[in-house]
Amino acid sequence: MKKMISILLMSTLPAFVMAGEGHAMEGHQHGSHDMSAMAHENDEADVGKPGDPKKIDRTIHITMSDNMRFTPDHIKLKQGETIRFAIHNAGKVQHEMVIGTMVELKEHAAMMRANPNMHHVEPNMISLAPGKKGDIIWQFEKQGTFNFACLRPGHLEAGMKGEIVVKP
Ligand SMILES: [Cu+2]
Repeated sequence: MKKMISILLMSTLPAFVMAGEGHAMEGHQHGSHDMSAMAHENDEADVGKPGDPKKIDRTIHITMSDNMRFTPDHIKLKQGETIRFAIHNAGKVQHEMVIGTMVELKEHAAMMRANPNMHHVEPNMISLAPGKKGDIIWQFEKQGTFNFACLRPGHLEAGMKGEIVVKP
């Protein structure tokens, strides 16, 4: 009987190790910035660009939760608007918000799965520890439908995503 318990414990161990690493990486975000910049040369231009903090048109509050949802998850904007997304991680695990096209976000999520230790910081994203708050300031230059998602392993797949519709 004792043997069986220790085998069970062994099999759950990798999950704990991975969860621990996620938190440990937090302090090293800047170190891997250069690497991620190289990996992102696709059409992010359509989504927009980092906004000027002095020219914010409005603030939109977004809450992230452990039921793998953003609230709100549908946002309507006017072309050209600079938005301050004031984001709050109300959960008990790390969450991210990354703005992009759905194609881009899915590629990015696959990359995160392949390199679980990779961590990066870019203006179109934020990674927040449980209970933390932070901002993304972004200007939407083109009309269209864009997305945001949490790229922590498994979160996008569990439905942690949202839609941004930009109209003229
Ligand atoms: Cu998440």
